[in-house]
Formats: sequence, C-alpha cells, structure tokens
Amino acid sequence: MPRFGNVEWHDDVTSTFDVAEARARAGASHMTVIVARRQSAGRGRLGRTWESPDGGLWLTAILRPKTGIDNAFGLPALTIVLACALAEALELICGCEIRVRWPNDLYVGDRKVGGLLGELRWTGDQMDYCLLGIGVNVNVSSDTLSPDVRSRATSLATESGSPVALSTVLEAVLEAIAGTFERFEAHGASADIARVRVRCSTLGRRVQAALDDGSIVEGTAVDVGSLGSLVIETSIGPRELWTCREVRVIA
Ligand code: BT5
Repeated sequence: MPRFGNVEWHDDVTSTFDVAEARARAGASHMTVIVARRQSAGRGRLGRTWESPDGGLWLTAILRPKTGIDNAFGLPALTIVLACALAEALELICGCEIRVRWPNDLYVGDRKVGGLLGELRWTGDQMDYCLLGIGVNVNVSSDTLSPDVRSRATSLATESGSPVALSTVLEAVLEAIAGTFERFEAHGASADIARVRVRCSTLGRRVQAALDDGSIVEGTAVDVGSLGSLVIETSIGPRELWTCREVRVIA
C-alpha cells in the first residue's frame, strides 16, 4: 500500500533539498517527496558535492516526526537504519550485495552506489521537520561522472548487468523510508540496529576517522551503538563517534 501522498517530479533542480525546503516551509505534509532527474548542485555531507547526472534516483523526503528527534542521537540512528533498509531493498532488485559504510553510504565492494543525507530544521529549540535526501546511481553511466568520482563509484545497472527501472527503485526506496520511519517512531532504532551491525562493512576493520574538529581517531571499528554511533577501539580505550568528516578503512 503506497504511504506517500505526494511525489513531485522535476526534470532539473539545483538540489531536491532546495525544492523540499520551499515546500516544507509552505506547509507540505509528512512524506511529501521531491524527485529530480538531474541536479545541478546536488549536496553531500559537510558541503561536499553530489554528482547527479541523468540515470540516477535523486530525492528528498519531508518527514514531520510526531516524537522528538535531534541532531545528536535521533538523526544518526534514523539515517543508518534507513541506509540498511535501502541496502536490503536495492539488493533484492539488482541481485548484488550492498553494504553500508558508517555513517550513511551504500557500497558494492569498494565502490559507492548511493548515499543519504539527513537534515533537521528547527525553530528555536523546537524541531519543525526532517529532510531526508537519498541518491542512488541506478543507471548512471560512469562517463557522466567526474574522473575522481568515477573511479570510486558504481551503479545498480553496472552491478546487475542490465538497466534497472527507475520506477521500481523509487517504489522500493519509498517503501523503505515509510517502513523504517514507522518502526522508528513506534519503537526507536534499537530493533533495527541489529540488522545494521550485520550489514555494516566498517565493522571489524581498522579505520581512521577524521573528526569535525580536524583531529584523527584511529583504531578498530567494533560496534554500531543502539543510537547509531560508531564505536572505535583505540590504543587508549573505546571512542564513540556520532558524526565525523570521513571514516577511512585502512586495513
Ligand atoms: C553523501 O554525502 O553520500 C550524501 C549524498 C546524498 C545525495 C542526495 S541526491 C538527492 C538529495 N539532494 C541532494 O542535493 N543531495 C541528496 P557524502 O558522504 O558527503 O559523500 C559525498 C562524496 O561522494 C563526494 O565528495 C564524492 O566523493 C562522492 N560522490 C559524489 N557524487 C557521487 C555519485 N553520484 N556516486 C558516487 N559517489 C559520489
């Protein structure tokens, strides 16, 4: 049963976040989704660029949670749990193993096939709404990506060996968002975190995490906490990360 009332399609946008922001400010309802065929200024985390040529699924969903979620705890949990649900759904479509790299990347082997970006909007200390951005390289052809990104990216079509219907992926992604969010509101993230732990390729690896303040934490990634954090065992004990610029697997 579709649980999305309003799916708005665009050919060209700067970013689906820009359109979603305008719609949310104008009062758009929970689960309104903005989809674009191309973005001229697609966004990644921390001001990075998300390359968004033809052939990808680029969308932002507007969520209006009934219960409070916040930047420190709620959002990291929601995004990693959703990343896991997306990986499961996309894997069924393309038949290749899709894993989650903490905090919010979808990978096939060593190549990135998609990413998530969650942002909260506040009025004072009251959360107004949550914007969830999702990008999946469905049929993106590698020669439409910059050389730097091309060497580290893949698409569902490349991995499955044939083109994949954008509408099938959209339907699966919307179902994953709706199902994950319903469970999240009803029970929190902890029930789904067990699935994340199985699917998270960061766990068990030696990593270097570049924190937002520029410092580096190095150690073995040993757990995803029940609220979505990454626990790294360092030479001086465990460190729990909620956010960081980048986690690099070094061994
Ligand atoms: C992400 O950021 O992975 C979040 C991506 C979210 C994109 C969606 S598309 C719809 C919605 N509207 C937007 O404007 N954004 C969201 P991050 O973890 O910061 O990764 C960004 C990095 O991924 C870049 O610096 C590149 O190295 C790489 N990258 C850029 N475009 C890519 C692509 N199409 N495929 C694979 N990797 C890419």
